[in-house]
Amino acid sequence: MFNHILRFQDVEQNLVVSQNDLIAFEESIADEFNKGLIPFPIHLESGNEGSLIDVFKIIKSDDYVFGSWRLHLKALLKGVPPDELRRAIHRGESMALLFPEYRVYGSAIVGGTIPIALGVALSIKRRNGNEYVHCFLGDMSAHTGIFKECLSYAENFSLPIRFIIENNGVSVCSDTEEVCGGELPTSHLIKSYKYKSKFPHAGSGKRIQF
Ligand SMILES: Cc1ncc(C[n+]2csc(CCOP(=O)(O)OP(=O)(O)O)c2C)c(N)n1
Repeated sequence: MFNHILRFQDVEQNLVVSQNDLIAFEESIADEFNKGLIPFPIHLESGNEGSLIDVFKIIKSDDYVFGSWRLHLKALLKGVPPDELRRAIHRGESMALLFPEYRVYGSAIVGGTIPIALGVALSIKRRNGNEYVHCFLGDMSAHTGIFKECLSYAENFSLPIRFIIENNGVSVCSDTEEVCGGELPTSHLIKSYKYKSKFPHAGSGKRIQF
């Protein structure tokens, strides 16, 4: 389990982004959104900065990061320059960020990137590559069939991928446990952490009329 990852723990990344940097970035985006400077949907992250920094300690620059509509902080931690990320958000891309040159891929579709991440992991294995795939998903997404199928395939074929379930307890406005029931899947390929965000599912919490 995680052998592929553990090999790299001794070359732990020197993260140039601190917890305060992450908080300040999202607050500045919230502020710009509240001022009407970003007339597009945004999905902010908060309360998970420390957990993310921990998760990124073993993510190398040539690794792949896949995720969802909630990707600002992962992009920063993967090395996307803050100005480049800000420009993308201002172009309306917060919901589906793509930075192929930094190997960061998001999608607004629930479960959208999971099979793609799996395919990348399969290709790494087939060519004996050293890269690893890190696929982030929310707690509701972790209850989907597509995730469970991909997890099972990754386990069965020992693919170089791990899934990071970011459990904020909600699916948009619904209580995930109440709606989806049951426990979240567990596996040696899954790392989960809980967090509580000060931001709502989308936007910044203030009603904006464009
Ligand atoms: C295929 C599909 N169905 C429905 C939606 C609407 N939708 C957007 S986010 C979301 C809930 C996701 O919750 P979770 O996976 O816990 O992620 P979080 O937003 O809490 O990070 C839903 C149902 C969607 N984007 N794509």
